Amino acid sequence: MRLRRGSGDGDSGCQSCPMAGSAAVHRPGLSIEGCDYVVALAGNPNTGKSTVFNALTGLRQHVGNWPGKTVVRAEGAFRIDGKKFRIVDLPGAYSLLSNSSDEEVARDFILFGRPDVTVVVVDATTMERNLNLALQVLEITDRAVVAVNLMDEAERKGIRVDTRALGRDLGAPVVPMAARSGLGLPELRAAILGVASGTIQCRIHPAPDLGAEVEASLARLTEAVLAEYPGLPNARWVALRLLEGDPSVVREARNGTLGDGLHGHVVDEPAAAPTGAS
Ligand SMILES: Nc1nc2c(ncn2[C@@H]2O[C@H](COP(=O)(O)OP(=O)(O)OP(=O)(O)O)[C@@H](O)[C@H]2O)c(=O)[nH]1
Ligand SMILES: [Mg+2]
Repeated sequence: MRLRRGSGDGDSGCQSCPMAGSAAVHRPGLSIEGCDYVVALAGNPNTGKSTVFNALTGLRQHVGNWPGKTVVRAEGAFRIDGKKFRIVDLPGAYSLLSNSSDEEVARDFILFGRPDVTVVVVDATTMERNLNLALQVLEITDRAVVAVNLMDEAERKGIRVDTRALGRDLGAPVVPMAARSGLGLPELRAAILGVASGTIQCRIHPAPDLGAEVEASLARLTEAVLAEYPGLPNARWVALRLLEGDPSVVREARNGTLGDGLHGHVVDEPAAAPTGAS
């Protein structure tokens, strides 16, 4: 499949800056106020999420050469067809069953941040490991896009990814990309707009049927979770983790801090819009 080059900067030029990643750095860009939609940018560590973020927003969120670089979430905004999108660049996460505080930040936003679209950036060279998170996301939402990044690396290594077949199997838009050079960016923007506006809907991959007895317990527990956290999205997912004894969810539910990763942790909010942007 031929990839088209987008207009984003796709630049990694700030790597040597001593202020890179600092919460004190404010950068120009489209204001994140008054957006029509919210996009979550999720994926395993080092798959190019921040590179995609930069390409979409024209911002310079720090891009690193090692895993675990983005440890807090960064926000920016961009427009597609007159619609304004706020995008949240999340720390890398292998799974929604988180093992670290970075992963909790990502998990909390995906589950409880009510994103209109979740873009899962996967590494074309390590699809088996990366698709785990994509499938977990597709269990909880029908509003996702899978961006298969690093297609240039895959090609260099002789790995062929059939993104069309993957799209059919997943029942979700799958976009091949090489974000560093802006390739696939127009297709990603189209997919984001399609999912946000509802013209594209993913097939939900429901968790397996657990049988009547477990389902009844799960329903009771889900109600209890909702009584404690009224309006919490994905309460059933939380109840499932409580039944499993997921340590981080049990701890947060017990402390009353479930979803607290949603608050704070934000850096790189643009301070002002440049001329011509709003
Ligand atoms: N060859 C190639 N390299 C890329 C591409 N996209 C990103 N990279 C490189 O991959 C590395 C990681 O990119 P990041 O954007 O920081 O990845 P990330 O997913 O935000 O990383 P974490 O925040 O640490 O999880 C950087 O060296 C990028 O320049 C691509 O399409 N092709
Ligand atoms: Mg990053």
